[in-house]
Amino acid sequence: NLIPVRRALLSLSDKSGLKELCELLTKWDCELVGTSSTYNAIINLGFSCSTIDSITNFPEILGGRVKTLHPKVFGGILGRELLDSDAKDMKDHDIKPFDIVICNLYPFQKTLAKGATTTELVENIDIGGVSLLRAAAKNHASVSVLCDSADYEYFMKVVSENQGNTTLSLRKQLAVKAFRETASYDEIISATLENKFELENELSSKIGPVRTENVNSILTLPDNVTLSLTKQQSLRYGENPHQNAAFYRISDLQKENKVCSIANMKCFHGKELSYNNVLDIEHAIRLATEFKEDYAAVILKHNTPCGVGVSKDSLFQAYVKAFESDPVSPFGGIVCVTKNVTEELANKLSETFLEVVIAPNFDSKALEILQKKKNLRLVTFNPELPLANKIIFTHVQGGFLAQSSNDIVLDFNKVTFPTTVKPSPDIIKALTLGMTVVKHVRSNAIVLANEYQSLSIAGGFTNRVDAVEQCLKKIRLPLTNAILASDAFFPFPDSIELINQSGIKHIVQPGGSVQDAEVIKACDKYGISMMFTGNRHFKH
Ligand code: 93A
Repeated sequence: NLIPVRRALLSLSDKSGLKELCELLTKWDCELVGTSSTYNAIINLGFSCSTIDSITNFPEILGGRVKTLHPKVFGGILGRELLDSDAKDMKDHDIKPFDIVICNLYPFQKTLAKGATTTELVENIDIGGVSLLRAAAKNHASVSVLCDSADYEYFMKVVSENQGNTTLSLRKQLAVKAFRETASYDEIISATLENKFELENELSSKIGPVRTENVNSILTLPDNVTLSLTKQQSLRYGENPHQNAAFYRISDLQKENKVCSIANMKCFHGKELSYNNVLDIEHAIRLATEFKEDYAAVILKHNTPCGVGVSKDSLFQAYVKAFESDPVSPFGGIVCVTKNVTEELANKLSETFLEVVIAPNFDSKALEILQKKKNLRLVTFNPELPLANKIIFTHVQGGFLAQSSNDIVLDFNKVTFPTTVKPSPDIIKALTLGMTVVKHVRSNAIVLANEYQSLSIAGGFTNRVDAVEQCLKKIRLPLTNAILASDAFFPFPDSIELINQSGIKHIVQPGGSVQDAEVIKACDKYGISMMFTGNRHFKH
């Protein structure tokens, strides 16, 4: 299983980490062989190194298009020393084995991001490097392959722990990574060229579709956004038990770890996350992360908020506020909070049957309390990170729709106050909270709120006046300083009549209806203040 590091082939476009790697390799008397600029870099760092030409007795030709494509190189990587016939071939042709291939590919994606021409892109399609990686990965029984400087440290650690040897387990891990690397490299190239050549129709009609046994693929979207798609895990079942489901990670290749993503979240206690749990978590984090400064708690059921609370003082208070407006719906729901769960909050949470609690972290006492519930899923997430998806997909028959994410609640530069009565600063806080919540409720949506909490939430209605009526019917708390938020404009003044009867004196809505003047007139008649935001928040 242990293979000593005797001879390494280095061919690197990205030379980061090279010094440390050479230090380690030469410490174990490993001979270094490099392609042209890699050779120069190694010599400049003060290590000895042979050129690839001295192995092949052949110069690099065609401006570097043929550097390593030679039997003396590939024979040295692919030869199985333990197989007599291979050993004979190697002896007959004077081929020395390589134990390590260290290679990273021509930067096709970076060149693409720079907006390069097709000619420049084509020149950045690596051929020899991909072959080096594949050859070394194929022969992982004896050869190690490093395709990413991020893995050097781990490689060096294992080699040091094994007195200058690589282990079979290390070589297997590196081989899998190398195959992933070449697969995604080729995906980017094919997707980019497909785009460039505008061949979509001809490709599908004349050449036939690519077989899609490999789930990993790359999506190149408008604005040159490149996303990779990887199957992360199968889920027990889909929305209902007779449906199959899995989670696919869509990642922007550059910034996977610096974003708030379902893929980065840990469910460390309770049953495995289900399809519906993931959907609820998705909607919960979208809503909870809107509240940047305060302690915030949101409770959701079936992707719909049923209580939202914020507090300047404590998370416990925020949760109580979220819960008290509707203590019935949270049964079987999900709670998401923006600060660590305390003992006090854990006690309160455990009074209700919940499916999931999601928080940045849990105090140790809180954990003791919540972990008593065997099935309750506990999940951590980082609300400080920006949400991963800048583009939101909706599946339709035969394809999907893509749109940029809805990142605005309201923009005070666009806000106007068209009624005679104007809201006070405290009321504006309530209007903002109401608009934040209503943005996350299925249209047509109406939310009643005060400065600290939602008071009633109604969504999924096909006309606005029904939404208002239902929202007013569901009130359980007094309506002191209550406001009403609407996700889109009021098409008629009829809703204002209902709102007036309830005693609510403040409204926030986008405005923009042909009937705005009538709606304003109705508000003025009842002494109601109204804020226009100019931003509609339909959610389908
Ligand atoms: O044009 S290539 O596909 N032809 C080759 O034979 C070849 N072998 C290695 N490019 C080739 N490489 C690539 O050259 C490596 O993948 C690496 O990215 C780069 C390193 O070359 P140098 O050391 O000359 O900068």
